[in-house]
Amino acid sequence: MKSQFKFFSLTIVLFFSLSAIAQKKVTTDSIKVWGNCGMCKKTIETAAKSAGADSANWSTETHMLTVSYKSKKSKNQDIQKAVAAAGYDTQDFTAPDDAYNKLHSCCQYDRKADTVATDNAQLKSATSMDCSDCCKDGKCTKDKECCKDEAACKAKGCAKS
Ligand SMILES: [Cu+2]
Repeated sequence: MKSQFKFFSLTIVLFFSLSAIAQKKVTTDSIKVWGNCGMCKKTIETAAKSAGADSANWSTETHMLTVSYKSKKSKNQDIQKAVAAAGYDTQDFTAPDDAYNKLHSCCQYDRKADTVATDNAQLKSATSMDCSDCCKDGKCTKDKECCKDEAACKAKGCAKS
């Protein structure tokens, strides 16, 4: 009976020391998550924790979600999927529209696709902003968006190309 008890307690000690070792393997990641306010913060962090993050902290200023998790228990992608399912675009996943539409109106942030499109549009307009030379050699150039207005081009004394 005594040796049985010894074996039993030894097993318990072994179990706890093993799980303590396992718990030391913690990974910390920073993930970009689109969002607005403190309410978003709560939803994002709750979603991350539901996917197995031990700690989750989203910044309303930098829009970065810092998560730590035991590498065995959860993965970066699982956390991102859960956050996207809650309605928030992440760097690798896009939230379903219906999840986004369910968010409180103050939480309906500018979607990832929109902000990327806006960035691209701004870049495009910045590079083709100079439309002073739509008229070349008496002909209208149409390689620029702002040169496609035929009336404006003719007003410059250009023949229709
Ligand atoms: Cu919000």
